[in-house]
Amino acid sequence: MRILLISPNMENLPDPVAPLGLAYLSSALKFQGYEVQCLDLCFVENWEEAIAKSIRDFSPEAIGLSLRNVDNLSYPNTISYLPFYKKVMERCRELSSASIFLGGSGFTLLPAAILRYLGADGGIVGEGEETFPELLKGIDKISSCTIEGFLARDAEDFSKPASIRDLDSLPPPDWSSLDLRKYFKEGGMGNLQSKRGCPFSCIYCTYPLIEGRKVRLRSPAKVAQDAEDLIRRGVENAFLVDNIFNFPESHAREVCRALVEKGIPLQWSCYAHPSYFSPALAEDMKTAGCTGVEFGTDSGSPRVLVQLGKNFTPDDIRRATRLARKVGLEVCHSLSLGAPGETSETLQETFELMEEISPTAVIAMVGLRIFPGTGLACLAEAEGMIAPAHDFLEPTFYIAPAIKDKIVAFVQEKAKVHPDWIFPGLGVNVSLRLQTKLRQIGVKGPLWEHMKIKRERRASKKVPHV
Ligand code: B12
Ligand code: SF4
Repeated sequence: MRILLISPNMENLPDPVAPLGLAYLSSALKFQGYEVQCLDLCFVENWEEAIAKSIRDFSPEAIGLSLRNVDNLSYPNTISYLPFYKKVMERCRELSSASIFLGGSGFTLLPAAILRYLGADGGIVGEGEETFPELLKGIDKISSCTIEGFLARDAEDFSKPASIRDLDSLPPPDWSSLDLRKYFKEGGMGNLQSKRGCPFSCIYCTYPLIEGRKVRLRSPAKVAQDAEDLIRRGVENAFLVDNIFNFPESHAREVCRALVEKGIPLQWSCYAHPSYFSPALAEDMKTAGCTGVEFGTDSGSPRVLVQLGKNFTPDDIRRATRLARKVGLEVCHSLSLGAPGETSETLQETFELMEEISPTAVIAMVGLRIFPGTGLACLAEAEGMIAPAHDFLEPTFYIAPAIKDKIVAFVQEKAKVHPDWIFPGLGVNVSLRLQTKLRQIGVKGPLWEHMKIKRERRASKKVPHV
C-alpha cells in the first residue's frame, strides 16, 4: 500500500526544523511493509506544484498530514498556520481520492476542532508509529475503528492518546527522503530524541498532553546510534528535542557517556530544568559535546513561579546558570511574561534577575497561549477570559489582568535597553535576515548562542580606546 506523508510546515523561524516525527512515522510504516514517500514542503518553491507532482507520480492510497505547529505562540505578532494547512488539504482533495489522516503535536493539542476545520477523514492523537500502520491495515473499516488515539471525522472524542510503551522497539528515524543536509545548512541543526514524556505540571504546558506524563526512556546506546547516523549524513550539530533533557538526571548522564564512549563528534544543545542540574551533569554534558542549555525559567518572581506550578526558585535559576557557565556552556533563559499573578513589580523582579545572572541570551514571550486540558485553560475560564465552549483554534493568550494593558509597552521599553535579548512576539532579534546572514557565515546551533557576539561587541564598545 502506498502512503504519502506530507509535512506542510514552512515556518523558518527561529529556524527551519527537520520533521523528526514524520521520519519516525516513515520508518515505522516501512518496517511494516508499506511503500512510503515523504513530501516536505519546507524548502519547496511552489508547494502546490510539489503536491501535484507527488500525487501524480506516486498515486498514494492514503495520505498522512503531519501538523507540527498550530501557531507561533508569539504575541502580539501572532501567526496561525491553520489556514495554510487548509489550503494543503484542499489541494490534496482536488488531486486525489485517497483518505487523508492527520497527526502531529499541533493536531494532538486540538484534535476535534482541527479535524472539523480541515475536513480530514480522521487522525491519530499522540504517537503514530504503532497506531498509524494499524489504522491503515483496516482502512476499509475506519468507521468502526477503535485504535488508541484514533479520532474519526465528526467524532468529538477518542479513547486516549496513542503512546508507545517501549521506545527502543522503534526503528530509527528514516531520513532517506528528507533533506537533512539542507536543514543543517539553513537551520544549523538536526534533531535527536532521548526520551518522551514529562511528569511535571506547569499550568500552561502542553508537553505532558502531547507526550504523556510518564517518562519513557530510550536506551543511551540507541541515542548514540542516531547521533552517529546524523554525523554520517553530514549533520554535526543537533537539538535534543526532549521536553527536559536533564530529567531524570541519571539518564541524561548515561546519554552523555554513550556519546563520549562512541567518540561521536556531535555538538548539541537542549532544553533543561533549573533543578536536577548538578556539577557532574554539567561536566558530562560539556564533555559530550553540549554547547548550550535553554532553561524553561518563565519568571524570576517566586510568587509567579508558584502560580505557574514550577518546582524551582530564583536561587535554583541562579545556581543552574552558574554551574552551566562554569563548565563553559552557553545559557539561555526562556521567559513567559504576563503569567497568572503577574504585576509590574513581578515583571521588574524577572528582569532584575536576568540582569543579575546575565545569561548568554534571554528569550521572552509575551502572554501564554492557552490550550485545552491545561490548568491555564481552567483558570482563564474561571476568570471569564474564555467561554466554556471556546474552540482554541484562534490563538488566545493569557495575560494577567493587572498588566494586560501595559505589558507590550513595558516589554518594548525593556527591549530597548536589552538589545541582545530576544522578543519573538515583537520581532526583536529574530528575523529571516539575521538568520540567513549568520547561517551564511557558517554559524551552527541555536542562534541564541550567538547573542554573545552581540554582547561582546557592545561591551568592547564601552571600553575606552587607549
Ligand atoms: C524541540 C522543539 C522545538 C525546537 C526544535 C529544534 C529542532 N531542531 O528540532 C525549537 C526550539 C527550534 C522549536 C521551535 C518552534 N516550536 Co517547538 N517544540 C519542540 C518540542 C519540544 C519537540 C518537538 C519534537 O521534535 N518532537 C519529537 C517528535 C518525534 O514528535 P512529533 O513531531 O510530535 O511526532 C509524533 C506524533 O506527533 C505523531 N505524528 C507526527 N506527525 C504525524 C502524522 C500523522 C499522519 C500521524 C498519524 C501521526 C503523526 O507521531 C510522531 C512520532 O511519535 C515540541 C513539544 C513537544 N513535546 O512535542 C514543541 C512544539 C512542537 N513547538 C511548538 C512551536 C509553536 C514552535 C515555534 C513556532 C515557536 C516559536 N515561535 O519559535 C517554533 C517553530 C519552529 C519551526 N520551524 O517549525 C509547539 C507546536 C504546537 C503549537 N502550540 O502551535 C509545540 C508542540 C510546543 C508547544 N508549546 O505547544 N521547537
Ligand atoms: S514547562 Fe517543562 S517541566 Fe513544566 S510541564 Fe512543561 S515540559 Fe514539563
